[in-house]
Amino acid sequence: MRIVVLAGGIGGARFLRGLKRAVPDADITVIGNTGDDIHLFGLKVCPDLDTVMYTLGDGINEEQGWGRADETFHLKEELAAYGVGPDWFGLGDRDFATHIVRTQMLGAGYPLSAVTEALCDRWKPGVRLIPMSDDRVETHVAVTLPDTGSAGGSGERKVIHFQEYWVRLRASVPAEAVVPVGAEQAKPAPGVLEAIAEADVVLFPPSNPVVSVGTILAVPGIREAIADAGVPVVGLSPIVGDAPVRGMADKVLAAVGVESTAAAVAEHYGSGLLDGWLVDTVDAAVVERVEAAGIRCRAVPLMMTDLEATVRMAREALALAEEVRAS
Ligand code: FO1
Repeated sequence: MRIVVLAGGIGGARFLRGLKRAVPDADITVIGNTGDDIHLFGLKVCPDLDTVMYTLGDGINEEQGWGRADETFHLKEELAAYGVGPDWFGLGDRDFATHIVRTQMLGAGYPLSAVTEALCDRWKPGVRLIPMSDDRVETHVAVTLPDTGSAGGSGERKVIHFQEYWVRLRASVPAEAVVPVGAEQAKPAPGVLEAIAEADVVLFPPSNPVVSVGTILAVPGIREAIADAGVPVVGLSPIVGDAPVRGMADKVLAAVGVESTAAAVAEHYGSGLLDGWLVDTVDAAVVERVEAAGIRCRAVPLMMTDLEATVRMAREALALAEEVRAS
């Protein structure tokens, strides 16, 4: 079975771990979000690609869900001693090596897709990991910073990098707009459209529908390829009981005018794209509303508390895909 998964960071990576275990023989292609990418200290950092690569390659810091296990921060401390920032983004020594190799290869002319493949040669994630695009796309967030306070703002409307919004400000101010800068001009990376065309099923893991899956879908051609592939497209709600399972998805959903409920996220994707949607059992009451929107819906446990629970979620998603196919 050929499965294509559109993945953000932690939620996508953990779901993939369950999916791999659920269907060990499947051929899984992961289209990774690169809108979270940021240039720091002259280096290209790709948080979502790395989170997938480290998680599936057993190198992730399990507690955090991002960054390397057994990490140290000497380099960051040395940079801080020179007064060189930013100090709000935690890059560890082991992680720095990945960014150095990536930046060196990009500088030598390799596209990000080839660099990612080279990095995966070491980590052996057991999936084919492709960035959504080789072109630069950067998610920016429009905010109004308060006059005083921890955000250190001036009362002005500003557009800041997604990581500054997420990590430095911890989404403490409303996101007024979310813009995937460069997405309109970006082309899908080599292999992306081919993998979608050859897929038996496309899955949206419980990743952020705006800044993760939404950014991937914003690359011209990807949404259309999925809608036209003629195979079941099944998603898992990242919202359980009207709140994000992890992260601050509600803040960016508000920016695009979508309420933070499992049903609203399904409607946001829409029946033109999505055939099936899994909601958590606590949201069983919305099944009817989602089905009325033309999307087949089931309520099952959606908390990735451990690998077994995640494996069950992956199986439910594939079972729903089969139901869609048979209908
Ligand atoms: N998330 C944080 O909350 N704080 C950090 O300092 C941080 C550093 C970081 C470094 C490398 C990396 O690959 C990811 C990192 N993340 C950090 C996670 C990341 O900012 C976001 O969770 C994702 O971009 C959202 O998918």
